Amino acid sequence: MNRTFTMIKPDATSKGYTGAILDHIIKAGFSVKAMKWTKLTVEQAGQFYEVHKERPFYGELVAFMSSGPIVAAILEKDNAVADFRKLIGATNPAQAEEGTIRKKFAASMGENAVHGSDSDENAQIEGNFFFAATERF
Ligand code: FUP
Repeated sequence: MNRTFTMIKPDATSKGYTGAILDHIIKAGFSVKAMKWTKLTVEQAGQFYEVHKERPFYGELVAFMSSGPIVAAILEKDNAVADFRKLIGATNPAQAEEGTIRKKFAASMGENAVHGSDSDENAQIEGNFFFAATERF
C-alpha cells in the first residue's frame, strides 16, 4: 500500500463540491488515513507552494489557496500517487479526461478543485505539513 496527499481547494469547497469529490475518491478505492477541514494562512500557502516561488503564477496561487477553507487528507491505495493523479486529471481542466475530478469540478488552471502529490517523497512532505502522527488512523 502507498500513500498520497490531497487538498480539496477553496473553489471546490465554496461551490459545495466537497462531498461529491470525496465520494469519487472513496469509490475509486482510496481509503482515508487522515483528514481535516481547515484554512491556510497566506504564509502557510506560500510555504506549501514554495517550489513554485519563481513562477509567474505564484502570487495568485498563494492568494487563491488562502482565500477559503480546504480539506486536507492523506489517502492510501496501491500505486496511490499515480492512480490519484489519473483520477484527478490534467492540471488544466480543459485538458482533463472525461470522468476525472478536474473535468467535472474544476473551473480553470488556477482554480482546479483538487491537489494531488506528484511523488511518494512529496506525498510524505505534504502529509507532514498538515498532520501529526496522532492524527493518522
Ligand atoms: P498539479 O501538480 O497538477 O497540481 O500542478 P502543478 O504542481 O504544476 O501546479 C500547482 C498549482 O499551480 C496548480 F494546481 C495550479 C497552479 N498553476 C497555475 O495557476 N498556472 C500554471 O500555469 C500552472 C500551475
